[in-house]
Amino acid sequence: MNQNEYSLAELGWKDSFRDQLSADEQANSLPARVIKTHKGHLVVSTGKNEHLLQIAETGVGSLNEQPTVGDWLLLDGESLVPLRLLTRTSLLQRMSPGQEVKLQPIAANIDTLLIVSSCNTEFNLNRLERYICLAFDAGIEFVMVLTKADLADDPEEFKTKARQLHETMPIMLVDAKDKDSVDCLQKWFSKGESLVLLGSSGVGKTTLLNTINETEKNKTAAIRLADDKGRHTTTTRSLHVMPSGALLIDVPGIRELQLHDCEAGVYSAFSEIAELTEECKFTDCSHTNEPGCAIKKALDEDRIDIRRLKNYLKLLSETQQNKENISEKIKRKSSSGKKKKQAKSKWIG
Ligand SMILES: Nc1nc2c(ncn2[C@@H]2O[C@H](COP(=O)(O)OP(=O)(O)O)[C@@H](O)[C@H]2O)c(=O)[nH]1
Ligand SMILES: [Mg+2]
Ligand SMILES: [Zn+2]
Repeated sequence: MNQNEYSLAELGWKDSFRDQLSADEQANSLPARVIKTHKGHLVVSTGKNEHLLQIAETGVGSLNEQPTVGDWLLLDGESLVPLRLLTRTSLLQRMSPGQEVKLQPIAANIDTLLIVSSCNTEFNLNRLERYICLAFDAGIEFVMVLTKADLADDPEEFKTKARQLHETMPIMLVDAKDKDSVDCLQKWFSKGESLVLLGSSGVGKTTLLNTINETEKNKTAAIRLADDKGRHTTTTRSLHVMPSGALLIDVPGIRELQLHDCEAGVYSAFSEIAELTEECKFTDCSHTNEPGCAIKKALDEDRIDIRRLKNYLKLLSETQQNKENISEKIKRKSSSGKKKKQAKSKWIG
């Protein structure tokens, strides 16, 4: 198990979490951070010890919300039974891939999202825009990390393309295997800050994690579990303490990032288009052939990019549709729940 002991602050504990505790809870409960999630169970760390908690269909114990990596739980000081989930400072979530209408939390209490993509055919503007929407919606900082710069003929070309997505976001070209190359990311790795790596499979997320961990090898203090045999595997989500004291979460490659309840994020990520829509003559303008459409005019005058417009409309309708599907499911569940006289609130899904 874990050979290192940490203080709560070293695990990312902040005043905003402590302020949520009553005097009784301060005396009799134990805060613990979710450092690993896997099908069927999750692992929490109190800094001194790690505990394995089973996830039932309804969540963990009596918690009515599904905890995810990065979450803070309050455990009973004696029995270690989870009592409640502390209110999150941020949450990244998506629709579960597959047929079932279900939400999937990705990571919680994150300060910075590292959007990882590669300087090769994996690079896709439409897909990257999804991550930007997610970061805006969660109200967190984001940095674009373009790996495999060492393998590209012209890595700057990828940086120029990515620049179209946001005027001022930091865009870093790196060789994820090279320590000097990834040093440029250190400014986001302050002590106690939580970061998450998101991107498709194979883009170099785990490589980045390992290289950053190598930077000051002797001070390295990754949280490792017995079943990991010291390797960082990404079949699960896991939180690692970096040499700088930052906490880095590695998530298995995301194939499909379907947005849910992310309208505000879409508006912010596409602000140049969202702002124009307010100038359309009709409030319900579909921007196809209505008179007085500000979007159509801007397109004709080459002031907006057709690709971005299409993706904006697609993401907006996707997030609205998914939100509708989820609320219908909740309604169905609560009416069937009433019939069965079940009083307990349940996690969706
Ligand atoms: N040359 C080079 N190879 C890289 C880079 N980043 C990742 N790789 C390689 O790409 C493969 C996939 O990397 P991995 O970290 O497992 O990707 P993940 O699925 O995002 O975690 C591995 O063989 C890495 O060595 C990079 O920046 N340059
Ligand atoms: Mg990986
Ligand atoms: Zn319009």
